[in-house]
Amino acid sequence: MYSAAISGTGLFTPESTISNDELVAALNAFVEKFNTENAAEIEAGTVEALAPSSNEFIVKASGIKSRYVLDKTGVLDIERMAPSLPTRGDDEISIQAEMAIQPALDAIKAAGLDVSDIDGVICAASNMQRAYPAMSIEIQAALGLEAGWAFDMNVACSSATFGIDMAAAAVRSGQAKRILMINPEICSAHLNWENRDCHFIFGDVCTASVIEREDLALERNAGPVWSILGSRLRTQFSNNIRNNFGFLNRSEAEGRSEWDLMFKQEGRKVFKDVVPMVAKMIGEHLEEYDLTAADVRRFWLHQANKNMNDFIAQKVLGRVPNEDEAPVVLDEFANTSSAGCVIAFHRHSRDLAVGDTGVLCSFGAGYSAGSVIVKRAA
Ligand code: CO8
Repeated sequence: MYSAAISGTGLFTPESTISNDELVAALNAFVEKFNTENAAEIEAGTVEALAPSSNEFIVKASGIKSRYVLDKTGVLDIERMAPSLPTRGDDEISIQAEMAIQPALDAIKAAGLDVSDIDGVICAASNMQRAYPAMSIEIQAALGLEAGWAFDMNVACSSATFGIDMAAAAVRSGQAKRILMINPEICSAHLNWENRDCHFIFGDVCTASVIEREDLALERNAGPVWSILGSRLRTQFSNNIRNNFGFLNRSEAEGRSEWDLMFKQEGRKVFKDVVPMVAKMIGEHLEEYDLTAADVRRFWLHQANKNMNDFIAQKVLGRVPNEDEAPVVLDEFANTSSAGCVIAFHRHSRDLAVGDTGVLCSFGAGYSAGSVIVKRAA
């Protein structure tokens, strides 16, 4: 058995951002139009009036202030309320593959490697833009990787931690020397921008990580090497976060409303269920390695909700962590599903010292949760 390590990461952010104020202005204009157009039905009680959103609520309930999106105009256009993305032909690179290239190359470069050193590609995300061929195989081809294998996996917000675990398993067993694990999250395309309960939650981004045999990474001495001590994965079925979009939709006898084919959740229930589940998972995982929360220099937590992270850390640490202990990126990025904890790690790990221990942690739909304990080895 070999030891596996994270030897490089990369991050792609779209050029466009939407501030809470811009988002709220669009939703409130949509709400006003809807309520005016449906005034008679609302008056008669057959249609429910929509309520406006507010920046104050969003910041207080989530900590989110802004988000990156692939297309801003479509989202803010109250006649559309969805990103406007180009339809690409089968002979053109697909959008998720395209957004994967830059962070993939950056991660490979950060590790001091060449593309040809990679043995396999895992594309792990909440949504793939098509069923097949696999996005990962298209990414493999777009990178010019002739050898090796690639596959897609989806564990919603925990796709990246589960992906790190799958990559580490391949490396530990000797099946591969280096795996590229990529998370192209286009959350804007499956978010209901007309619904004030969730219109503020998500953003688009792509992260990439190189998971490599630790001895090879240390030999090369190219940059920080994070030994993966181990990971713990947990799933528990819940309908509280759900998206019914799928290949059976066109065959379903009853048909579904457009709203049923997008992200929906019972946010309060998620909050209540997931906080104890994740706190317990992290605690037990640390115990397995004879570690306590006090031994952890930094938590790179899933970036869904600032209050949720504070509650989880409070249960694990016994107090609310400061920004140095649990960095927050969701104010800038919003929830980017599986990519959130990888962004936090990418942005906030270089300052740690050799010997420092950290935990990457994700949680989300499924429910699914993953915790990866890493230790800086170089
Ligand atoms: N503006 C003003 N008021 C609002 C707004 C708004 N935008 N939205 C809701 N309100 C109102 C509500 O109507 C409610 O009013 P009342 O008290 O009169 O009923 C009040 O504010 C409080 O509403 P909530 O109880 O819903 O507010 P919370 O404090 O619970 O905050 C959150 C809502 C932020 C959604 C919070 O519950 C939360 O973050 N929960 C956890 C969610 C979470 O982590 N989910 C994980 C989802 S991510 C995932 O799994 C990946 C899925 C795949 C990606 C999908 C991409 C699209």
